[in-house]
Amino acid sequence: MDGFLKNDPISLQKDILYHVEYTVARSRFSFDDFEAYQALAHSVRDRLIERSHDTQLYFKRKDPKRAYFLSLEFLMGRSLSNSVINLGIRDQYADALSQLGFEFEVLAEQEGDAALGNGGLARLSACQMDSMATLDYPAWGYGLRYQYGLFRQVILDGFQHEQPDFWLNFGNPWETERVHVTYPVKFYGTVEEEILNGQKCNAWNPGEVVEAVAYDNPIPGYGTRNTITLRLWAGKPSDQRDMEAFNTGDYINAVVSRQKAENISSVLYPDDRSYQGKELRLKQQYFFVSASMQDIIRRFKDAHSNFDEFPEKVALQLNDTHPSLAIVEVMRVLVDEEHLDWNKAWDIVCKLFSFTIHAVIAEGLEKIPVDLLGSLLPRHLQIIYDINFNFVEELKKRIGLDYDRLSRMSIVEEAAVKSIRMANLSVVCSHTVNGVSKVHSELLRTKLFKDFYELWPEKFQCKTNGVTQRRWIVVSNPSLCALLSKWLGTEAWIRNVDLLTGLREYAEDADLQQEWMMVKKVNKMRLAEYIEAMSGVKVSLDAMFDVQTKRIHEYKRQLLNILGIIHRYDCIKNMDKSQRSKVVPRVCIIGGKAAPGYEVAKKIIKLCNAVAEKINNDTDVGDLLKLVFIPDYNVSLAEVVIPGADLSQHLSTAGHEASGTGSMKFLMNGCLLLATEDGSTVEIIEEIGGRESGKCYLRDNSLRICFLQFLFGAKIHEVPELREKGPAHKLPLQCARVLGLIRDGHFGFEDYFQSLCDSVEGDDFYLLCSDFGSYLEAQAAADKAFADPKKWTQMSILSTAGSGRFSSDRTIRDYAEKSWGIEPCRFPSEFDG
Ligand code: 8GP
Repeated sequence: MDGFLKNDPISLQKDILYHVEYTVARSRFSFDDFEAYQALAHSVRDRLIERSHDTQLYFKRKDPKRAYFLSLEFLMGRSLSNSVINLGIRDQYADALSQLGFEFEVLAEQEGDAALGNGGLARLSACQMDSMATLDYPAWGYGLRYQYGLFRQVILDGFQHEQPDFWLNFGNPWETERVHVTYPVKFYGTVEEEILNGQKCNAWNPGEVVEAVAYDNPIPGYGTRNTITLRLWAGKPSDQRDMEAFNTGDYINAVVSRQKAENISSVLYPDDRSYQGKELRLKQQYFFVSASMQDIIRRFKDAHSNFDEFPEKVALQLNDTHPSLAIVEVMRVLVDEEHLDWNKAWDIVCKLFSFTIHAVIAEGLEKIPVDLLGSLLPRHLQIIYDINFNFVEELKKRIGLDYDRLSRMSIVEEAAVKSIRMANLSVVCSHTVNGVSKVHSELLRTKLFKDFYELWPEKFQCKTNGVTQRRWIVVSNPSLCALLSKWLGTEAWIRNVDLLTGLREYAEDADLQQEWMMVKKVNKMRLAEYIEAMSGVKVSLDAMFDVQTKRIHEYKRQLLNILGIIHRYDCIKNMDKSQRSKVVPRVCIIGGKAAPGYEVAKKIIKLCNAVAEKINNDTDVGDLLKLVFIPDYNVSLAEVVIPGADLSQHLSTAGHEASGTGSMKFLMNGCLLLATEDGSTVEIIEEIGGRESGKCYLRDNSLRICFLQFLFGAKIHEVPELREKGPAHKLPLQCARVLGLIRDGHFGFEDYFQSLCDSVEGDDFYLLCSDFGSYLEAQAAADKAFADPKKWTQMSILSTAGSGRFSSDRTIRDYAEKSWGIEPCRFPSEFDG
């Protein structure tokens, strides 16, 4: 069954003009690009709403088990292109617009990014939503509708400055406010024991009530009519409270309280993992968890009356520990509000949750001070104590009185600041605990959660991350998309990405190689134009475009990259003319945001800009080397940068990156990787170019340069020993020289940069010193390979061909089958033929 709305160009034109006139309220005879974008977006939204209604009604009728994906962060980026592509009507829209005198691409550029997240974890959530919709899973996403997304990064005189991202300034055409879907969320107050029907129970008398209102964002699947929902909550004042204040004549305070309620969802915390102990952050967590659970329970109760069936109908996914209060909230609702016996409630809760952790080190795990939790959520603290008491008693029976182990495993940490360990709570109460790559999952079993793994080995699983090929090839790289469909003879790879392996047989085909190089050139041109417009730096398309874009962090080692660039610069400066003629030209591109309070990361940005200034203005060097820092790296910029890259760098100190998903996007776009063996890189090597596979191109095991990547650096198991040894005796000459240039003021600001140099020459915790030599060797190998365009192109084709395993479709299927126990529920549609 199709919808009311027609998708031929004439109908689309009418709809766009209708929205110009009546939604945007501009004359249909005179409107600009932004107004045209708004009207276009509203016309797409109409179609999304129609499909979303059909999907929800169908789910309601079939009543399948549903998965609920709880995440405090979603980095969605832009919606327009993604939506029309998934709806299968991009070309029709392009036609309709061109007859009106507009270009689809130009209008698409009018859209701002929805940046309701920080980095990897948040973008992963967005990719996974796309896969859930495309694979027809009955799923929902739940999160917070921040008014301020991730800060905008502005570079002034080379320094990062943060500006607020008030992304809702011009409205958000994609969302629908559901004024009737609201729930009260309680905070503070006291807990009193009451007798109800002869039973003792706990009544929570809150000190503050805030209303959560739902904003629905449709997520269309590709090649299906299914369109699922990302429901984001915003705070608004509770009517009840307002009335009381107004009745007592306290008008001003009533208005101020309105604002206070809205504050809860006003701002995304930009820090990676340093919001421990902040009250507003905890409020945000509970606010979104409580509203989501009320919504989920309401939906369940619409069709069921017995909570025994709850785990048969509901799977709850915890995206890291940020939503883990959901565990306690369900317990509270079942015991205090539904009056289930504690043991029965506990039984139900233990069947609901699947937990995925994205952290690598114990210090990264979230802890909530007991005082804070007790004051904000007094009843929840009691419940956590009860859960912990039962758990520890049970544990004593299993492992005896091993107090060290008991205290390590306890949900309550008895330290100077008594705290609740959210990760322990999540592991205890979840039926599955997932790592995000093989290496990471092993780390969880042997280090982070060793004690728990020994107790419950069956809980621990690996769900290697993936990214969506719809966004990262179809939307961002249309030329590559067309070429893939042509050579594979089908567009079916867009839903079944394993088909990309079919390219392998043509990897040496001269025609494909020719077309492949053309596609890369087109994408490099687009990137070069952006770079010139943004920085004034002209770059040569013949140069290797070498990219490192991700959050700035010491463990991600952007500093190693910059030191390598200085070394390259120094070498070129010291060459004669004939030596220079042999240099493989490079355009080095670095981008990413530093958390506002992360001083070292901010220094790294400044160093990058200082070095860029020097190199880019040095006529000796010319096109042989350029360095560009791309400000305000976000999803829509990634869509320009990634397709234009020849080489991408993933330099984390081994053992520090849980997975890494950027590498997968570059890989899909035929980009070669220069990387350490960390996180998901290890699996990428296994999949497309491991030494074991016998497919080595530059077979040199000492350098570990494999077929499709340039690998370097210490391996995970070598890191502790290298740290132990310290850097003093192994500072390579080249590294010492580069640090000397910085210290001596070659790039200015020498006082400011001393501490960066000290960190490398001092304890060198991230092993820049010890990896420097092998890093340069891998770089030299990349240069050598790039000098042979045919071979390079073959490697590039094989990268894309082998990238299928890193699709979020595979990850989501894994979750559905092994963690959530859900099945596809597909609305019968025109796509089924
Ligand atoms: C990231 C990990 O650092 C990265 O390795 C992984 O690929 C990604 O999650 C997806 O699994 N972690 C985060 O982004 C993270 O912990 N963010 C919290 C600050 C919100």
